[in-house]
Amino acid sequence: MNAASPAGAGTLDRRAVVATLLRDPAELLVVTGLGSSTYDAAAAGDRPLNFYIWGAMGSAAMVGLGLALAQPTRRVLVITGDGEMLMGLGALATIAVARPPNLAIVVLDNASYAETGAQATHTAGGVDLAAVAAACGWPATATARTMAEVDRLAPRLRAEPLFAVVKIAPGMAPRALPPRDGAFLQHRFRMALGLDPID
Ligand SMILES: Cc1ncc(C[n+]2csc(CCOP(=O)(O)OP(=O)(O)O)c2C)c(N)n1
Ligand SMILES: [Mg+2]
Repeated sequence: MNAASPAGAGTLDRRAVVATLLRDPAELLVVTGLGSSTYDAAAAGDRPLNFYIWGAMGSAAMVGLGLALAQPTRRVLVITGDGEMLMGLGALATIAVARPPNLAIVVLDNASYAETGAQATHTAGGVDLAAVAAACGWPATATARTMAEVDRLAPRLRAEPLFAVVKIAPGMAPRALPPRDGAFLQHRFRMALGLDPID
């Protein structure tokens, strides 16, 4: 960690982390939080089964829960930021109680709101999101600080109801913008699921 890095951040390259997590995604349903995690998923390869949440900060985990309950035979992976997760912290309790076996969440924790100018989040102040999830009753939690640990997390995130924090470096990666039209994204996603796009 260099002198400018907030406490609670890490050193991993967010693009390398997400590229690893989304390698050969097959039928994985991917929900991303607003801003940087959406760009990361787009940089790894835009696909119809990615559902980007361009706004609605704090809702990524609950969108993931809804999908996991509605599509119990499919795997759902939520990829979001620490600021976004902190805004919807109650979701960790709701998901732990609902116990969907097919939902995993990974938080890219840079201890800051990178997208809006790197203001410190509460993970910089000592909040441990994996410990919060464990206290809520999530069956498995993990924190990764090295790419070797990310490599080990990747298959688990597609097989277990796992809540994982990955400590990434602060700072922005170059923007990689997927489609932004919400109606288009929703229709594309539903069609990829084999559903009527507008039901
Ligand atoms: C309700 C609401 N508040 C604030 C914002 C502004 N905003 C957009 S992205 C973002 C930061 C997100 O931080 P984090 O989830 O940690 O992602 P990072 O960019 O650090 O990866 C903020 C504050 C917003 N879009 N909506
Ligand atoms: Mg952040």
